[in-house]
Amino acid sequence: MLVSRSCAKRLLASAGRAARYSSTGTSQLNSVTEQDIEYFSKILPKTSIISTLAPISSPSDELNSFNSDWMGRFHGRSTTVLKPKTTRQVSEILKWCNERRIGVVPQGGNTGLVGGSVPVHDEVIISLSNMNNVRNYDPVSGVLVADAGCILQSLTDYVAPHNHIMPIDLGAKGSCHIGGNVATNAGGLRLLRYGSLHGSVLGLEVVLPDGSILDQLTTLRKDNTGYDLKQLFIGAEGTLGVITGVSILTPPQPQASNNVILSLPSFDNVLPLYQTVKRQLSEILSAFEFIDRTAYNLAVKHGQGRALPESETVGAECFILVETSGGRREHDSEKLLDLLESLLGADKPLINSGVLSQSPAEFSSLWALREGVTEAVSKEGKAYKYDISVPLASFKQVVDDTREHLRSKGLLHDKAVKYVLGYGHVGDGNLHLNIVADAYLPEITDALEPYIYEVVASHRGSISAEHGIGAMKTHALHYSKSDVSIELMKKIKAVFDPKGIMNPGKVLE
Ligand code: FAD
Ligand code: 2HG
Ligand code: ZN
Repeated sequence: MLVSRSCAKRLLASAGRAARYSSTGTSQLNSVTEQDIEYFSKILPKTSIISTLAPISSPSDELNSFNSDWMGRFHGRSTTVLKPKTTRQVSEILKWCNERRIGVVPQGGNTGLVGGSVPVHDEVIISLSNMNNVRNYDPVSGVLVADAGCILQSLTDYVAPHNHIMPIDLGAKGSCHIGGNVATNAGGLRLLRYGSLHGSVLGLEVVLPDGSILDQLTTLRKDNTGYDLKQLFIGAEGTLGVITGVSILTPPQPQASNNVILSLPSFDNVLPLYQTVKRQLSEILSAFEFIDRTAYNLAVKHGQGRALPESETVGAECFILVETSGGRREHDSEKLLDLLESLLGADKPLINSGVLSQSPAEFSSLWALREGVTEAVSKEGKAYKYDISVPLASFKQVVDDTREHLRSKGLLHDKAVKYVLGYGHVGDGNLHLNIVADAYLPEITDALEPYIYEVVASHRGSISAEHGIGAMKTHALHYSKSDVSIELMKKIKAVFDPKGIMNPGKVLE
């Protein structure tokens, strides 16, 4: 449904008169008005608009889930959610919002952990959930072209009968969108094997704030024709445009996958273990994930996966999940068993024991212990999440020091912080430091920040290894990026989005 130019002009004029202004930090943006809703109703069917404004007048609770993030930490006040079905509709919406200076928040599965997917004020939310079709799949090259709103799990299911997998996997796969994954440059559990989305995304279709459609939806593996613009949108968190289509390389399904959870008497053994495992498993190693004792206990407490037999966890300070993926089952099993034998038979064993999966159900259950930590933490309380890159050797120190720091501030007790835990992707140098409290309290935030950012900076680490900056860390970007880098980022933002309508208050202050 397209709108005529004269009708758009008339509505634009009347909407402009009715506008009220709200501050969004860097620029003045307008609130959505009834005239805007009138215009959106000409682009979209009424069933694709949720708005408390007339003539739609939805009950306000219909907007709640769009205005709050997954953790219940960040809350917006949007009056309007638009659910376009086509790229053309996204283009019409953005063109209008740009002319009217209305802030826009692209929203995928709303599983982001840094408050990037919800408004800061009352921006309009563009939900990609109705753009969920596979456009093309080539089982020979493995190139998949899909709408940005496709749920990651549904794409995994789509390529499975063709004996392929998605190059990315994460605990939120049942809800997150491929567009959201690209917008956050999500890492996840397969990065060690398949690399980041900067490598596996071949092309993107993006609607820019002025409504123009940047069609870079190529399926080419090689294309060195000038600047690779698509890379700018990977990890831009919706601040440069709305991703509407993704072309991505899917790897062949490994013929055999195994996993084992190793229990370690001391964190000090993690690094030598990683070296040994890399050397012995070489090409079949596909994941090396870390869970500290507190994270393990919470996963078990909240029913994520099946608890390991008690005898295998006694005296364990932490756990490592090792996954192998390869071409021949017997070969891979033999290699893994050889590894376990040599680890357990060593003079000074690095591990106490190992629990090896024996069936697909056990394989999933072992993974669930690791993947389920985030879910378990959310059932336990409110989580402060720091997703950081620091040297592997300092993972435990950072967790322990943070706990002691909170203790020294008198905040480690039942009414404030209950747990400080660490887990994450050892193979990627990425620690997830979680602080679980009864509630989000200013005194806890003040104790944690800038304390943690300073620790990260002292290691020349990253304050966001994979979750992004969102609304949570805009003030802290300088701990990981130089002034020159931040200035260049601002210039790039101004080129794409001179009026500052795209996801205001996110990434850049
Ligand atoms: P949303 O949360 O909706 O949005 C995230 C950001 O992307 C926002 O800034 C939003 O504006 C922008 N955005 C979304 N869609 C578009 C689009 N089409 N165009 C432009 N911008 C867009 N993250 C990891 O990196 N690794 C993990 O292992 C991991 N595990 C997780 C496990 C759980 C249980 C949960 C809840 C989260 C996890 N996350 C992880 C975080 C989150 O799932 C990822 O960041 C994911 O990529 C977000 O996708 P989404 O569709 O939910 O995006
Ligand atoms: C993971 O690796 C995710 O499980 C989530 O990135 C981490 O919740 C977190 O802190
Ligand atoms: Zn992670």
